[in-house]
Amino acid sequence: MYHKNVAPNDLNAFWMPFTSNRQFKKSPRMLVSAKNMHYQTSDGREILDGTAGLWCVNAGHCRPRITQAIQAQAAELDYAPAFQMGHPIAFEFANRLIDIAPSGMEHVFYTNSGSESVETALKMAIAYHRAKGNGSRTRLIGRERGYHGVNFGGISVGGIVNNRKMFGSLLTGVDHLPHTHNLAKNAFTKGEPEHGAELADELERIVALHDASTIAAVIVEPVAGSTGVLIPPKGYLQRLREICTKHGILLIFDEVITGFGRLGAPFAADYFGVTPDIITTAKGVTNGVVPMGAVFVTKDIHDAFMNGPEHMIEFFHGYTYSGNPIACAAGLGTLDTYKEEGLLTRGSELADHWQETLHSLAGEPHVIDIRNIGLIGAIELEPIKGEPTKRAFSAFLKAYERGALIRTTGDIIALSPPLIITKGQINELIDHLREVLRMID
Ligand code: PXG
Ligand code: PLP
Repeated sequence: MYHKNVAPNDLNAFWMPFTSNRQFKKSPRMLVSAKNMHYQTSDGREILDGTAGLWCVNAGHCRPRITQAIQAQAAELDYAPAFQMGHPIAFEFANRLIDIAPSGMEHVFYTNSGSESVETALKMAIAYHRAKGNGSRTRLIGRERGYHGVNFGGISVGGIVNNRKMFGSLLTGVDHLPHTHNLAKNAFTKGEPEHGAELADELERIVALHDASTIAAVIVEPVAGSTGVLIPPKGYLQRLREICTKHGILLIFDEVITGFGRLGAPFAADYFGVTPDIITTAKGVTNGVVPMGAVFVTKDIHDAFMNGPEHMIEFFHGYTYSGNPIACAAGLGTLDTYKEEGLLTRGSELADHWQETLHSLAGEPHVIDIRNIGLIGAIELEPIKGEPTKRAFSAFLKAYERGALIRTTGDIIALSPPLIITKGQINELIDHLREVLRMID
C-alpha cells in the first residue's frame, strides 16, 4: 500500500491547505491509520478524535460497511459519465437521501464538496428566480463570520475576513447580515442563547436598502461552525424564515457541518423546526470517506427548471464527478451504518452529558466562554495580547501530545466528536482539555 511509508523524508512538495506549512514541516504530525474513535500516529500513539476528522467522520473511522461498499463498487463500476448517462447506484442513493432529508426536500444534486454544494445552491437560487420570470433577483445575502467554503461564491457570501481579504473584489451584489455572537449577553449559555433573535430583523433593513425584487437568497449556517461555533439565538432562525417568505427570498441552510446527526437530529432543519428552500451538505454524506456533497431542494425549485423542449439541458451546471459511483457506494454504506446504529439521533441521547461535562471547564484558566449544542462544543479563550490565535494553537499542540485531536480557529477550541463516542470517552476528552488549559501560557 502506498501509505506504508510512514516517515516521508521530503514534505516540501505538498502545499498543505489551511495549514501553517512552515511550522508543520518543522515538526510534522502524521496520522497513519484509524479505527472507530481513534487515530494512530506515525510515532505509534493513539489519538482520541475530538473533531470527527474535520467535522465529517460522523460514524467513526474505518467502518466495515463503508469500506466494503467502496471495495465492491471499485471492482464493479469504477466510473461512469455523469452527463447524459446514469448508473443505478446514483439514483438509489438519491432516494435514500430524500428518505432522511427534512420534509419538503424532494431532489438531490450531487457535488464533490461543501464548497461546490454552496456554489451549486447559489447558482440554483439565481437561476430559479430567472426561470420564474424574476430575473432581477440576483443579489445574495450571507452573514458576517459565515463560512461557506472557499470558492468565489462561497467566500463572497462568507464573512470570515482572512478567507476574503487576499482575493480581490469577489462577487458583486452581495450583502451580509450581522453575526449573532454576543459574549456580553450570552457567555456560558448552555444550548441556544436567549439574546439576539432580533438580529434577524436586520434582513428587513437590507431589504429596505436593496428592495426585495433584487434579492435571490439568504444563505446561513444554522449553527456557524468554522468561525468558532456560534449557536443561533432562540427564535432567530424562525424569524429569518418568516422574513424570507414574506419577501419571496429563498432561504438556504448550509448544513455541511450540521447535517447527518451532528445536532442529535438528522439535520438542523429538523432540530430547529425550520424548513429552508435549499440545503447544502457534504462531509457526513459519505462519513468523509470519499469526497462528496449533495444539495437538497424542494419540488418547487426543481420543477421551475423543468420546462422548455425536452431534449434541452435544464440546468447548465454539474461536475465530472457528480454522483461518482464509488462516492455513492460510500454514501450507501454510510447511511446503512447511521441507520443500524441510530447515529442520526444518537447525539440527542448524549447531549446532556456532553453539555455538563463541557461546561465543567468553566473557571479553568483563560476560558471566557463555553458554548454547546447537540454534539458540538466550543471553548473560547482570552487571546494573548498582541498575539491572536497563539494560545489556542498551543492548546491544540499540547492536546495532540497528550493524545487528543481538537480543532482551533482563532482563539476558539471547537469540538465535534464522532457520534459513536461513549460517555467515558467524552469525560476523557474533557479531562485532556482541562489539563491542557492548566498547562498553557
Ligand atoms: N459550508 C460549511 C458550513 C462548512 O462548514 C464548507 C461549506 C465547505 O466544505 P468543503 O468540503 O469544501 O471544505 C464547510 C467546511 C473547521 C473546518 O475546522 C470547517 C470546514 C472545513 C474544514 C475545517 O472549522 N467546513
Ligand atoms: N477544467 C477543465 C480544463 C476541464 O475540462 C474541466 C472538466 O471537464 C474542469 C476544469 C472541471 O472539472 P470538474 O468537472 O471535475 O469540476
